[in-house]
Amino acid sequence: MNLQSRDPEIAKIIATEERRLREEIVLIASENYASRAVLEATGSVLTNKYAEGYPGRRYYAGTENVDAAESLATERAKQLFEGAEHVNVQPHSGSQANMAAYFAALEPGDRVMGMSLDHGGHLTHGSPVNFSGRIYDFVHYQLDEESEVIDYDAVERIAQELRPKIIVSGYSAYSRTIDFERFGKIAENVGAIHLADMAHIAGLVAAGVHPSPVPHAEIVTSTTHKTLRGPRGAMAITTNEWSRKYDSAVFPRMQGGPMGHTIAAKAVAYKEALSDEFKEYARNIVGNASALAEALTAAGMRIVSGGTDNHLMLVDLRDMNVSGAEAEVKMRSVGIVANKNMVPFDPNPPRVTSGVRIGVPSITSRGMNIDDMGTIAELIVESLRVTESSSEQQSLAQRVKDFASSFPVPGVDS
Ligand code: DSN
Repeated sequence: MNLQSRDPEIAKIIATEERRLREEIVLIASENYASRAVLEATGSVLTNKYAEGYPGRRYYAGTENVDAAESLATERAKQLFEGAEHVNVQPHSGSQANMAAYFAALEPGDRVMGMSLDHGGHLTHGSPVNFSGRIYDFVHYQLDEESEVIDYDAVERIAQELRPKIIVSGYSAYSRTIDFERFGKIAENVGAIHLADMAHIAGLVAAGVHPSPVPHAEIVTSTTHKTLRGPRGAMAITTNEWSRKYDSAVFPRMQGGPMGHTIAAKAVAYKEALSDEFKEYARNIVGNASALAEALTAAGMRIVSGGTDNHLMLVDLRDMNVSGAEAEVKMRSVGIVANKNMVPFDPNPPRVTSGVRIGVPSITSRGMNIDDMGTIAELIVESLRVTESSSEQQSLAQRVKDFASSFPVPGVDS
């Protein structure tokens, strides 16, 4: 019995979500559209199998097919990220991939250093409301107030002074190229491990349009569903030295059964990411982000650090008399989906914020190109200008819908 017959309510919710994806302009920097092939693997019978352990070393019988899928995923990930000595494709999420890294290398109370959340770090980089900030002694570095980019000399000074056991690089809202090599050297000089969380930029790294952290970090973690465009999940790359500790931190310490269906879908996504087409996609992401940042700047908006080198940008709304939370609502009212975000040295709290984070991986997957970025910028600016519930707002919403609907949604329409 298919889904429509078995559960029409859920079938309707999924169909409505497909329509939303078609009709809205998705600018959430961490989202993307998985391909039909990735969705098919995710929805496969591999979901049924228990396979605690690793290929060839399982605690259940009948695992030869999930073994094959996991081995293929691991091999392809190694091909994709040059220099990867060891890959673990089992972490269910980016947070869990980071948790396993901490479990592998730390005892509770050990000191770790990461970027603070309000400067672009992630919850798992030591936020006091997250397990990381509760279990470990996190110290934070921030962006330089003037340039709004990482001050590597300051990172080094803090590391020398506070001697963390892990230094975390990689961010959720940082629009500039990360000097992973410098982070690796800073960590080495203080006897720390370098943990690079490349979740946001993994697709760009895979395609060679952002420098890779792999040669410069003992542990690299990533989600698989952002710029990498795979299924919702995560992975880690470690040096041979850290492979056993990392694997046992994932299983049996943190997780039970791996998700064979998701691991198979990760393998599909890695295969896709090895293609020339994906490399072109990644180049287009960077081109689109840069064109959009320029168009927004030309329209009078301030982009944090003056622009972007990757897939996202932060718009500082402090001069525009609108908070990040208000901007998010105004944009959504016309079908533009982006999220409120703290800007560096933000005077507003996290639920309000003074900025919005805008990313282009999703619209680039739909085939929008640099010529379309002027239109997107214009629609964003207009969405912030028009009055709530006015006829002007209604006609803008129609314009967004017409524009968005003219581009196919991968996994839905193609
Ligand atoms: N929630 C993700 C993001 O939006 O950046 C990070 O995990």
